[in-house]
Amino acid sequence: MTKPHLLLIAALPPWFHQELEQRFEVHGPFEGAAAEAFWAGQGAQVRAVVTTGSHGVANAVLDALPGLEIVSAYGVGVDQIDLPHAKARGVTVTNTPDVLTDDVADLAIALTLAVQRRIAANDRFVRDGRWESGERVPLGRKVSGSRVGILGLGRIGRAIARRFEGFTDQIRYHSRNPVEGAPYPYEASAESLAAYADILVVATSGGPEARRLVDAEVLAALGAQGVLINISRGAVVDQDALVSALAEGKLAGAGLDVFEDEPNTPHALWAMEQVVLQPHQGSATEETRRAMGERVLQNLDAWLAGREPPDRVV
Ligand code: 8YV
Repeated sequence: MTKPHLLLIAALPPWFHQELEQRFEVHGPFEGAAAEAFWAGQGAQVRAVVTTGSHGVANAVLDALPGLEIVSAYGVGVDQIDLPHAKARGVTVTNTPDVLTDDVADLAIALTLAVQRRIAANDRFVRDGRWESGERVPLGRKVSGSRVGILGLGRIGRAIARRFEGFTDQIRYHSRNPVEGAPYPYEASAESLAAYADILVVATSGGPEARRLVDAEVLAALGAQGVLINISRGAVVDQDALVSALAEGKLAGAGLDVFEDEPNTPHALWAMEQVVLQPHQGSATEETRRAMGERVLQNLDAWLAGREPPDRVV
């Protein structure tokens, strides 16, 4: 029996690639002219696409694949896929919720501790021989007892809040609507949450509605003693305003796992001691990446068997 054709948008782990090859004729990933040549030559055969949360699929790709039936994202975020467009095209979209929640929440805590306790900066301090040479070590800031603001109380936001309960009883949140039964006080806007918080954690999902939700005003409300943690999507924060606030000392620090134009990061941040940078590692553990891959396969297998994919978004 001939296998259905599948296009990969980004490189994925070898074990996962092998699993895909058992089920599909796998193509890609392709870049630039090679992608266009593939669409023109074999695009019409493609019935499935696999991508990551951060890569998504451009509309140009969706439109170049007239026989496309399913896009399965290896990630929870589907903000890089035009969902109304996919829906209009009759394309099913699936993601991998739940399995990465703990890891992303763990990283939010790690970034908070890394910024406030100067873990990355002090690691450099030791390696650079500055401790050995008798230089004074700058002090960090206390995390326990801090006021924490969670922006977006979805699955990941709640997991972050629960972890912060081990540090403080001062936790508030803001989301589009108050979350029924949430054990934390609701703030009516991102700005009022920022004004409350010492540490503002961005945990909302991305997409057009959340674009630049954290703007210059929100950063000003967070203030010169405030710290921003972002494990969500770079576009939720006005990156230029963030860089300026940090450079001018209007914000105390930041822990960032996500950026507007990954893998590019503003070089101005590289020299800032008060900033901890990660290359989009929220879900990046052996265990979770395997679970994400398995979840993608479950969705594809259900679709192949004519069953309802368990994680349908569209
Ligand atoms: C990625 C993510 O999918 O889940 C998401 O939305 O952003 C990440 O887990 C990661 O880029 C996988 O490569």
